[in-house]
Amino acid sequence: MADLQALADAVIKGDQKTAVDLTKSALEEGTGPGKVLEEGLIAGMNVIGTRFKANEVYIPEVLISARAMKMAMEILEPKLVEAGVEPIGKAIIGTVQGDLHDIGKNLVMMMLKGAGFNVIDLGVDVSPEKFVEQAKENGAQIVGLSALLTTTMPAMEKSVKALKDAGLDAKVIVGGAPVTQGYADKIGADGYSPDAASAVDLAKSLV
Ligand code: B1M
Repeated sequence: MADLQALADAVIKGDQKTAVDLTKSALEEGTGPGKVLEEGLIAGMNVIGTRFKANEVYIPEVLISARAMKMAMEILEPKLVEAGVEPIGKAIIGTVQGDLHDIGKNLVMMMLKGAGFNVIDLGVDVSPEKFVEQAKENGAQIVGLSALLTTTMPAMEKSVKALKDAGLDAKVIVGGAPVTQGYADKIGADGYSPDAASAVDLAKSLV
């Protein structure tokens, strides 16, 4: 019998090898890939997300857990596709034009993936046009914008405007150290979150 709690624990501890081995053995024993994802990997990342929010764990632990999840996902993803397991939503995410900071954006991306979103990472220095083009091309329900510099906040505003002007259904969520709820409201974003764990709750509430 596959031990999905042990798999969740491996993700929580950031134990890549055990996470990969337990994912493989659960699939070999015939456990459905959706169940392995939900009760193993996502369950583990949810615990990390909750602890991160409560300041019980810090960025390095989150990154180590996310890496363990990523390695296990490489085994699981083809099986999920074969089984037709639907992601809970499609998101694209990037750091806005002129801004090269990506650590926070990557954390948000990993947490969203951990929560079951299909996430496409556009990287850093993403132009408003690229956000619009990629949101259209991928049918994104969520577009995530990150900015770390006060000087790149206007690029965030331009990106939100471009996405809204394009008439897309996608909800635009924003974050990053200088960004506030007030700024998000001012530029017409659909949501703001101060950290990666809350970004997941926000994205879930918008799909
Ligand atoms: Co830069 N940098 N940096 N930097 N850098 C800051 C941001 C700065 C505050 C440092 C300082 O002066 N005290 C300052 C900005 C000042 C300002 O604008 N007010 C600054 C500056 C000035 C610069 C340069 C201009 C320096 C220079 O060259 N003169 C330059 C700009 C380059 C550019 O982007 N064009 C620069 C360069 C760099 C490095 C390349 C060296 C490196 C980036 C490496 C990388 O990202 N790969 C770097 C770093 C590491 C920092 C600090 C030290 C750390 C940023 C970080 O990763 N934090 C930073 C000072 C600081 O914050 N203490 C600083 C950890 C990360 C997990 O937090 O990104 O805030 P954060 O993400 C959080 C939340 O904000 C939120 O969730 C995350 C996790 O909870 N969040 C979202 C983020 N995005 C979100 C999106 C969401 C939701 C939530 O929805 C979509």
